[in-house]
Amino acid sequence: MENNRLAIITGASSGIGLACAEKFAEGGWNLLLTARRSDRLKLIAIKLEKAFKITVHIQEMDVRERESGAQLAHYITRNHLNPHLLINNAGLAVGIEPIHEGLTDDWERMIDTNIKGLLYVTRSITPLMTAQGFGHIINIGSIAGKETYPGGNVYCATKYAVDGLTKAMRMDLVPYGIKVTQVAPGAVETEFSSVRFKGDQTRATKVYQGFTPLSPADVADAVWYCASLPAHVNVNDLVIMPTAQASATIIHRKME
Ligand code: NDP
Ligand code: 8X3
Repeated sequence: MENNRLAIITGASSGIGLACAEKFAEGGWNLLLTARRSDRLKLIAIKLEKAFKITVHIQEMDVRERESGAQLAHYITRNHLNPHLLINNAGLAVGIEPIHEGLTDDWERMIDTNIKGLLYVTRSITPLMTAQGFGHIINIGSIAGKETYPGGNVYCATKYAVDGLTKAMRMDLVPYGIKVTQVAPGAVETEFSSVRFKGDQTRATKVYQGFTPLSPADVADAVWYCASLPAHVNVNDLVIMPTAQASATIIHRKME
């Protein structure tokens, strides 16, 4: 049954964001789900409302649009909602070319989504949290924000930015009792690689061959843990990896 707490999840139409929606719905939270593919959000909302007797709001949104955050905040205030948790999850990698062959369109998609999009949403939701005197922001970073790897250049830079912004946001928001957490996963099998390789399923599938990657639900469990701690306890940074992955570049694969 619903517990009157509201989680806002960006990028909830797929992968980690969708798994978080399912996990928090199961825990009785009401949800505000956002993504560009609203057709998917509609189906997810119907399913979760029916299964868990919660309220699921949806907002079609491209986080790259400067007004997206403000529109989201407007929806929240218009509907008299109190955001307890913001999961800044929407993000992507596009391409894996070395720096001297990189495509500037790809770079802009990553910078606009992973950094600027996260900032637009955060800038709009944090005043609601400071005004209400509580809140929690969980940024989905990456192992790519801790270590670089060949061809990772701009994607890694965006996730290093998420790492830095998480620390900076915590400093700015600590006087208001608002928690700020980063969950930084290694390899998770989602649509991520399909997007990175621009629909090339053969290349995407190879990323996860020969080992057991994290599932989106594994990451959602970690996010849930961070959100479930007592008011005086905060996880600053949680790096979660498949057991077979020792670093961004070292994955122990058993090939047949
Ligand atoms: P998916 O591709 O499965 O999901 C990405 C989500 O982001 C989708 O819901 C997509 O929705 C949304 N999204 C992308 N661009 C935009 C945009 N411009 N505006 C709004 N929503 C957008 O990948 P993951 O679940 O793997 O990725 C989620 C996060 O996890 C990302 O930040 C990624 O960097 C991070 N991550 C992923 C890892 C992995 O190995 N998979 C590891 C570490 C971190 P839609 O297309 O409908 O807009
Ligand atoms: C996604 C993980 O290693 O492909 O952030 O960059 S990685």
